[in-house]
Amino acid sequence: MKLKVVLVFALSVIFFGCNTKETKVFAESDIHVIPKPENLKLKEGNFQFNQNTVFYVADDAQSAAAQILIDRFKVAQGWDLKTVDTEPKSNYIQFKTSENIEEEGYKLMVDNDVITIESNDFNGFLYGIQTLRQLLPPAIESQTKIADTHWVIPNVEIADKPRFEWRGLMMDVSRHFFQKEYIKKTIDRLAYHKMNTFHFHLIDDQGWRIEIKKYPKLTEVGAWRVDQEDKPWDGRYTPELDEKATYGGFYTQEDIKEIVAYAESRGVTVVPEIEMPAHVTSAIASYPELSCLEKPVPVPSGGLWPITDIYCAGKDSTFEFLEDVLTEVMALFPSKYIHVGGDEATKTNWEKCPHCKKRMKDEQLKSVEELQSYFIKRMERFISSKGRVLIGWDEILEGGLAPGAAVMSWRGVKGGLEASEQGHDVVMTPGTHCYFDHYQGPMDTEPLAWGGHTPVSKVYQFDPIVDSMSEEQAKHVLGGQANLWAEHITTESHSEYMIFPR
Ligand code: TNX
Repeated sequence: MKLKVVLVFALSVIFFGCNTKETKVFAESDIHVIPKPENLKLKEGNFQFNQNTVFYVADDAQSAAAQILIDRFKVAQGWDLKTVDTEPKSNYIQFKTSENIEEEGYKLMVDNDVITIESNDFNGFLYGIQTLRQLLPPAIESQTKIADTHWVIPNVEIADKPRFEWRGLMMDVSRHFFQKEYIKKTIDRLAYHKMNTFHFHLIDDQGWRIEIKKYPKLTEVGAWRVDQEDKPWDGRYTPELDEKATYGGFYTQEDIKEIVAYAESRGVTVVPEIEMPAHVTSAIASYPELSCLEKPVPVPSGGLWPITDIYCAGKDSTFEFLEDVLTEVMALFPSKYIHVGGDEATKTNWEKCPHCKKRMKDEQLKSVEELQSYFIKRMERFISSKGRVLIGWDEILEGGLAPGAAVMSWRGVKGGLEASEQGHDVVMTPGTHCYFDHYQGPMDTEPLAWGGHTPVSKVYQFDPIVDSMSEEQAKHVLGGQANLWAEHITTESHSEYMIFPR
């Protein structure tokens, strides 16, 4: 008798537990898609994934998008979901190319037997998939196999598109170096949140982080500093020139290719930043002849202010060097925009340097600000001759903005207002809302940060369009970006902590 009961129970589990459709009823509060889709309608019913669910795809872009979710099911559930190229009868996700949908936009229709993702490009299909991923139980993100999860999602109709074309995060890998695996992980998380730009701050005083074949010392010397990680950032002494420099690292060109290709498969553009004329002590330490004084300097171990050892703006050899570097950089990064920094140059050496003085005289430049403007304009001519667009921090406005240059506004929104007024494109990244090296909670409970108080609520209030902008100016706003400077960020877990949830 007992055995019979057990048998009946077991059979009913098999029949009703596995074969019947889940009856789960969803409420809007069950839906947590970030960022919130423009339009979302919850309908009756649900779609249930099982090991026979297939992805009906018509081209490589669609199957690449599908693969993101297939990979998740493989890890979290152990299923090998397939893509097919003929239309199945039921239990499938289909992709439809639709020319009416705007760039990076998508429509997602979830019904009982079929899910439809409509878009006109890879990013749109990808974002449809990312939304599905976020509609699924959180277990879909598991790094190990999960038992007993019902992969059920509510029937919905979603129509979504980004408001801005530049949705970025900048990471500083100079002040502290981060491994390529962590960079890829971060890119994954950007794509998960439908962000599409990774601004790679590869150069700064405290480390040169990209291999340049023509100038090997940039990484032999410039990528390494004397290890003073035990001391506070601003309490580190200036190392002797012959002291052993062991702390640092760099990406080989192969690493860079891998990162760029990985980002591309996640709909993310990597924009490299090659700083100039300042924040380049690591380059001057490698090749002192690039500076005005040509005096050997060490790679600083920590804080350096003011930054006076900068590239000489008088010698043509400086520009030859930079053009060589940018040529290798542009071969690695297919991005439309090339960031040249331009921030925080203390130009006292330019005032004394005979080469710079001669340049100012020959070019009829009245101030060192105009000399910086000459510097950036000259680089802009080079970059635009290669079909790319120069972007720089808002200091590139000083002394006159190069024609065709775009501006990243960081010292508040002023630079963005000014540049857009002059008809230039801008990316808004004001320190007040977008600096993730600032505190996100009370200073006495948070890890040491740069200063400033930028909790998630404040970040959430950020709007790249400033109220006082005219309609014309607003059209020049490409979008917004968060910046994670890494003076105080030494580990991946700390870096993650600063990025999320902001
Ligand atoms: C200013 S923002 C900098 C960085 C520092 C940051 C610290 C900008 C263009 N330059 O070099 O890391 O402040 O918040």
